[in-house]
Amino acid sequence: MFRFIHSADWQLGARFSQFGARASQLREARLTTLRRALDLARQQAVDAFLIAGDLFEDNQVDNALVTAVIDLFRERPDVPVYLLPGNHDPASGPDSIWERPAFRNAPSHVRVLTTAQALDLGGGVHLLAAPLHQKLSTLDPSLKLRDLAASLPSGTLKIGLTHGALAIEGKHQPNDFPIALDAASRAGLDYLAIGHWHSWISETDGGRIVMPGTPEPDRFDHERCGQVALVELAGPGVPAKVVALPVATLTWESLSFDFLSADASRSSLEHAFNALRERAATCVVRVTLKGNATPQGRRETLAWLEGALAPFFVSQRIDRTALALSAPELADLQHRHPLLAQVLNDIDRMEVLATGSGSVSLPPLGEGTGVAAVAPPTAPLSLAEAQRLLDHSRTDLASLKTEDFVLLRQVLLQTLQEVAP
Ligand SMILES: [Mn+2]
Repeated sequence: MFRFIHSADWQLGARFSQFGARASQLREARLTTLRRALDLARQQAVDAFLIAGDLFEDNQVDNALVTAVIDLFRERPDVPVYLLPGNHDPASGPDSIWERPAFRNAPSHVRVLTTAQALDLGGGVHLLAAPLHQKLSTLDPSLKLRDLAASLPSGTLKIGLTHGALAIEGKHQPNDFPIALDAASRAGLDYLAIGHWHSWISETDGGRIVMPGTPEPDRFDHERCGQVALVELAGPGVPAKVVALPVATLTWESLSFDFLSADASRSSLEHAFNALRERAATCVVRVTLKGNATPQGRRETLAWLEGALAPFFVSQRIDRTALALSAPELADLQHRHPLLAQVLNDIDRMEVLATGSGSVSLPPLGEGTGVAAVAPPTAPLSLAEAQRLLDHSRTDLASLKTEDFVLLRQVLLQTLQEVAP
C-alpha cells in the first residue's frame, strides 16, 4: 500500500494586481492553504506529497516567498515532498527558481526533480518524473515516462509525474504540452499525477490519469477547484483509490445586478449576500452591474452595494452601467432615426390597444428640448394588425400589461445602446 497527496498549480506569488491593496492578502491565503494541505498530509501519515508542476507563479517570485515555502516544508520533516517544475516554473537553467540558494540548501526530505528520472522510493515503488524545461512545447512530456518505465522491472508500482494539457480534441492548444489520453496505460503506469488545468479531472485513462486542479481558486469562473487528491495504491495493476480533500482558504463568488430588473436584482443579491454571510471573511465577491440607469438610480445602487459588500474579504464592482437616455436625448435619437420613432409609436399604439391606456415614449417637444417634432408614423397600428403581429409569438394581446410595455421599451433602447453606442 502506497498513500500520497497529489497536488499541482499552486502558483504561489500570483500577482492579483486587479485587487490593488488586497493582493498581498490573496497571495498570503495561498500559503495558508499549502500549510493546511501539508498538515493534512501529516495527519494522514502519507508516504509522499507530490507537486505536479507550477508550485510558483513564475521563476521571478520574491526570495522571501521561496524561503517561506521551504520553511513550511522544513517544519514537517515527516512529509516527504517531491517537486516537479511546470510551465510556470520550468527548470530552464541557472535563472530558474530551483537554482536559488533556498532550494539548493533545502532539507533532504524535499526533492526537486529537475531532470527526467525514475526514483526508487523503496518497497517496490518507483516515482517517474518528466519535468518541464520551457514554457511551451508541442511534445507530449509523458513520452519520457514511457522510456523510463521500460527500464524498470515489471511487477513494481509505478507512479508518473508530469505537467501539461490533456490532449482532448478541441480543448487544448497544440503547444501546451499535450498529454495523450492513454499516457498512463501506454507507459504501464499505475497512476499518472499531472497538473496544469485548474479544475479537477479524474476519469481519464480509466482513472489512471488525475489532474487535481488548483488547491486555491484564483478566478471567478473556475469550477471543481480548491482540492488536493489523496491517493491510495494497493499494488501494481490495482485501480487507484482517489479522494478529493478540500483545502481552499477562499471562495470566489461572481454575482450580477441588472438595472433592467432592478428590484428583482436587488432582492436576489440580498439573498445571495445572506447565504454568504457566514463565510464573508473568506469570500472574494464580484458584482457586475449592467443595464441602463438614471444617474440617481445608479448612485443609490452603488451606495447600497458599498455597505452590503463591506463584510467580504475582498469585493470588486464591475460597472458596465450605461446612462439611461434623458428625454431630449431620446427625442433627438428618434428625430435622427425615423424607423426607431416608428417602432416606438407602434409600441405606444399596441399598449393603448392592450391596456386601454398608455404611457407615451415621446417626451413633450418644443420648449426646452431644442428638437423639432418627430414626424408622425406612417399610419397608426390597427387592432387587427397588432393581433397579426403578436400571432407570430403566440402572444395574446389581452394578456399584456403596462409593465410589459415599459420593459419592452427598456430592452429596445438598451439593446440599441449596446449594439450601436
Ligand atoms: Mn501549468
